[in-house]
Amino acid sequence: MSAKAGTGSTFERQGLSDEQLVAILRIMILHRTLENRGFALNRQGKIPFASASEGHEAVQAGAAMAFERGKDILVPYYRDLGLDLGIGLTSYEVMLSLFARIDDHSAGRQFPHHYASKKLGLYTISSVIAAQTSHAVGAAYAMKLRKERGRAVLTTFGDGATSEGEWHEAVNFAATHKLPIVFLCENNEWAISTPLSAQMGQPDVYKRAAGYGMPGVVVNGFDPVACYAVTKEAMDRARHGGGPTLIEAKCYRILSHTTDDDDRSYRTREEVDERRKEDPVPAFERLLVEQGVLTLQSLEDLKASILAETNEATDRAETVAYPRPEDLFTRLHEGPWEPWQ
Ligand SMILES: Cc1ncc(C[n+]2csc(CCOP(=O)(O)OP(=O)(O)O)c2C)c(N)n1
Ligand SMILES: [Mg+2]
Repeated sequence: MSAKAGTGSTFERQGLSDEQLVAILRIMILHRTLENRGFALNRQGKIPFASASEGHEAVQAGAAMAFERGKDILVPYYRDLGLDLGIGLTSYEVMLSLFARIDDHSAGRQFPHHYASKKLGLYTISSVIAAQTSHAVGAAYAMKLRKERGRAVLTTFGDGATSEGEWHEAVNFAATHKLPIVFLCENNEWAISTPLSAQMGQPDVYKRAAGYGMPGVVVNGFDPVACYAVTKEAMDRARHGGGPTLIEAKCYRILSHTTDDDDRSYRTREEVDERRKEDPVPAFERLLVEQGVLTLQSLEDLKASILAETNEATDRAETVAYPRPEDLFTRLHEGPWEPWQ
C-alpha cells in the first residue's frame, strides 16, 4: 500500500517511474476537468446529460496503467471516463460524445459517455447494468479458444451490478473455464439512491470470489498506485493462463449519479462533505509534490495544460455538425455492409 500524503510513511511506488506517476496524476486531473466541464455544459443547456465519477479517479487511472495498449481489451461501464482516457481516448472524443456530433465513434447516436474504439481495444459500452460482464467473458473466451497468450480482458462495474444475475453467470463462467479476465468492481457504496446496506447482506464484494473459485482482492480505491499494483498482478496472471480475479476497489461517488439525479433526496450533505475529505485527486497531487516527483510549479503547469486541452476539445467539438436523419444506418458495421443488404 502506498503512503498517504502527510503521513510521513514510506512511499511504495510499485515499480512505477516518475513519468508513469505523473501520467497517472494527469489522467486523474483530466478526468475531473472533463467531467466538471460536462456538468457545466449541461447546466448551460448545451448538452442533455453527463455522468459523475468524482471519487473514482484513482482506481481508474491506476487500473489503466496496468492495461497494455494494442493487446488487452477493456469492457468498461458508463462511469469509466478516467479508464477510457487512461487507455488512450482523447478529450476531443469525449466532447464529441457529450455533444452528440457526427464525428463521434457512434456518430452521435449513443448515450453520452458510451464510447467505443476498436483501435484502443475499447468495447462499446452497455447501459444495461452487468451486461458488459457477459460481453467481456465472451471476449476472454475467444482469446482462450484461439489459444492466445499475453493478453487479457479487463471489465469493470459498480457494486449494484454484483446483485444482477447476469454478473453471477459471467463470473461463474469465467471461473469454470479459467478465462483470461479481470473483474474490477468500483464499489462507491451507492447504486443511484440504493445504499450498499440495501444491496447486499455483507459489504464486501471481493468475498464473493471464493464462492466461484477465483482469487478475490480488496484495495483502497482512493490509492491509485495500490490500484495499479493489484490490477497489474491480476492482469499478468490472466495473460499467462492463471485464470480470472475479482478485485474490489472501495471508493465513493462524491457527486450525484448523473446530471439528471439530485442526491440531496437520499443522502445528507454531512455524509458527502465527510467523504469528500478522502478526495483522491488533491491527495495524490500532494503526495507527488512531497515525494519530489513534481514541483508546485510543474503541478500548476500540468493543470494549465489540461485546462487548455479541455477548452480546445470543447470548442472544437461544439462546431461539428449533428448527425442527419440519413446518417441513421451508417457506420453501424465495419466495411461496406449495410443492414438491409
Ligand atoms: C438492468 C438494469 N437495471 C437498472 C438500470 C438503471 N440503473 C442505471 S445505473 C444504476 C445503478 C448502478 O449502480 P452500481 O452498479 O453500483 O454502479 P454506479 O452507478 O454506482 O457506479 C441503475 C440501477 C439499468 N441501467 N440496467
Ligand atoms: Mg455503485
